[in-house]
Amino acid sequence: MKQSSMFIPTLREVPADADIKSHQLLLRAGFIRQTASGVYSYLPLGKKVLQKVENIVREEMNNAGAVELFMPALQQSELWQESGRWYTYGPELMRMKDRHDRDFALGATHEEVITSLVRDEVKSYKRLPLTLYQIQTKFRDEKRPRFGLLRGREFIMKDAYSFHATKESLDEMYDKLFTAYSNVFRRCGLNFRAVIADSGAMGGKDTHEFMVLSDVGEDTIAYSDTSDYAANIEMAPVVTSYQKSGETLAELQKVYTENQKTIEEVSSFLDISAEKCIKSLLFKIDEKPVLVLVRGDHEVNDIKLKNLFEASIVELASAEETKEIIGATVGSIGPVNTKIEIVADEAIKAVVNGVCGANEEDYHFINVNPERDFKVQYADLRFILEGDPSPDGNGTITFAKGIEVGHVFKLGTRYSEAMNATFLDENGRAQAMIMGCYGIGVSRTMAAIAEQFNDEQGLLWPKNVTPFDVHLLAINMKDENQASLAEEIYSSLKNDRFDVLMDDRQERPGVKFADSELIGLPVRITVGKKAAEGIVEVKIRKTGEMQEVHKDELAQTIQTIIDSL
Ligand code: 9G3
Repeated sequence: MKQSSMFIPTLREVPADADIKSHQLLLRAGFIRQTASGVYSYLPLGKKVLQKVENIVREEMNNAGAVELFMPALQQSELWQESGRWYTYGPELMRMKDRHDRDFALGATHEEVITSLVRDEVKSYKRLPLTLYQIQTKFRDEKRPRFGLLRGREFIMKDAYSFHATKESLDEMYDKLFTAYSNVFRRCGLNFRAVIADSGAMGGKDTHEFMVLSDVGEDTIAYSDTSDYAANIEMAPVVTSYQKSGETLAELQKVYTENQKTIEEVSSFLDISAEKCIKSLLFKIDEKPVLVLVRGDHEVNDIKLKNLFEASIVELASAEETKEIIGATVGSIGPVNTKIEIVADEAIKAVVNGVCGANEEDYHFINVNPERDFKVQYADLRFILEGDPSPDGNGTITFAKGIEVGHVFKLGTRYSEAMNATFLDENGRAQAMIMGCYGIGVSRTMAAIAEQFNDEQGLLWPKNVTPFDVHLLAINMKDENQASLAEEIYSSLKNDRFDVLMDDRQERPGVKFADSELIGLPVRITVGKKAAEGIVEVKIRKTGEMQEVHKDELAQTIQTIIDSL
């Protein structure tokens, strides 16, 4: 491809509203352009990378036995009413009306569409298992789109759905696709971990997220320092065992604690450690008020709370609601003499002579003892912390940030029951199909690659996803020797099936070199002063290594370099 006919609008300066490397570089190197907040165009170089990632995904999905189809983005609301999600999803689900005033959703995901499609066509267990996938634009009206392609409102996803007659069959396909996902991210050159994830609203049981380790990742991974255990912090179970101190139970006492509200204030005012303070937070769990207790040095994990109550909506009560329901403000509430339901994290069980709010403005109780002073049900409700024992019993937990690029779920019959997608089993009985669903953020994967592979000069594409293999620079196209040698090399390398981007523009050498560093193709050939002798300069982008090569050895040299990357 000749750059004089390409469209690669590079930028010298760093765009103001791009605050992470991948976003800055994809803009500066002319791979993407934003049209609206969270909405992007993929320019020719960006489109080529996208294509390469998609093809790696396709190869691995097909290899695992999945079959590609393509579904509509326009989804009639009736489908989402059948699954119930028309009512449970809020502003994130983009909705529109057609000219006949009928309601539609712009596809955020396709469980409803695929389940209705399969339900109408598959009736017998003989037709199962069936795994279908597509690569398609998704729409989710994120409240705060940011980080370029990492969190957009319109993005490209490969979404797959599998249908099974038995749980064993689902487990088999889940494992195959788990392997396929590992292959995809490894072939993209990414440093990733498969982490145990929370099934969240998907209602499935087993679910794993594929996380690319990165400081700009929005997810926190809890992983063991001595085993391969890794889990999304949202669901990482706490297995700490708490020892009750041997001190004797003292008499419950109400003390005046004027204006002492936070754990820090109360523990220093009463000179009692945070571990002996009972932090009480009022939550609304599907609108029901529940008092949640965690130790003063811990935080409530709202995902665990949601899963404990199998709730749809879990939110912290506001200060006014707390005052109204409990009769005291946040910071003065506690479990003693409380009318409403109370749940406590396991750590509370080991509190002896602790402190909690007295449900009276500016008063706290000291010498509070669970079981004696209040009854409560215990559960694992806190976020795991660095240094906690790893849930698999090996080593202790450390945190890392991750970018979620893939997510696989065992859905069970959540959608097939809601939408009556049944099959006749070998005994002729109608059974709900057992489903799995599997997503890869394709555009997000491209951004994650850009985030992981770059240096001060620009992008640094891994060979499997690079937009072109070779950047061929003719320094001075007006020089007959250089122009003819460049053209000769261009056509001979293309004959050898290298994908070549030739910079034939009438630009100063400095501009060509700077753009080449920015775009980040793996190998650069410079046709310059020694063109008359048939000698060119070859540079490896990753290492900066340079060598002079005669044109007759060029193809072999390029192939050796690329094989070594
Ligand atoms: C929505 C909106 C946002 C959503 C969803 C639905 C996330 C939604 C979960 C999934 C699960 C899997 C198939 C591919 C793999 C992931 N955000 N999820 O269902 F309406 Cl607005 O998408 N779907």
